[in-house]
Amino acid sequence: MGTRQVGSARVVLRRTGLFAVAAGASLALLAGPAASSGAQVTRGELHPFSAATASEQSIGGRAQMVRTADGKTKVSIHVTGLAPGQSYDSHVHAGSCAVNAGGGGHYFFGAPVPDGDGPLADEIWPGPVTANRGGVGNGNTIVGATAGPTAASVVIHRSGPAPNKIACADLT
Ligand SMILES: [Cu+2]
Repeated sequence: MGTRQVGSARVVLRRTGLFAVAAGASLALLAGPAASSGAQVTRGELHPFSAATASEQSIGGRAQMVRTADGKTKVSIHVTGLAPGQSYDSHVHAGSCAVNAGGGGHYFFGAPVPDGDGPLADEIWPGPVTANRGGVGNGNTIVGATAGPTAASVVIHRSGPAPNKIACADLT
């Protein structure tokens, strides 16, 4: 676990340098064994599902989850290649994108959490996002609980009836 966290922190550091979480992680790194008490960052690139429409195949971007040291979970998404002006739902899903390409569903805490989303306030929804004229949509959310290990992907949905999953990012 500690090795994995340090690895993630190094990636964030190298790519951005400015994230507060990277600063925190580097301090934890200096502290050695205390690294296990730092923030845990998982992230990944968004890729269209094969079942998405031809125009949706150009969707890209990224998603990031930060499990903070003080027990919160922050999820942010940056989505490109969307239809300008359209709104899209986005949720943290249980399991990988490969799982969610077939079945799969939302990640649930199993009990309400502070600032949780969904009908039972036990989910994490970085959307909905509305695409700007350039087809870019940004979203984020913070809930007051630490997501479990099965909170492993972020799915983007087009509005309308299922099947409506169009893109997904594996959080690793
Ligand atoms: Cu979803």
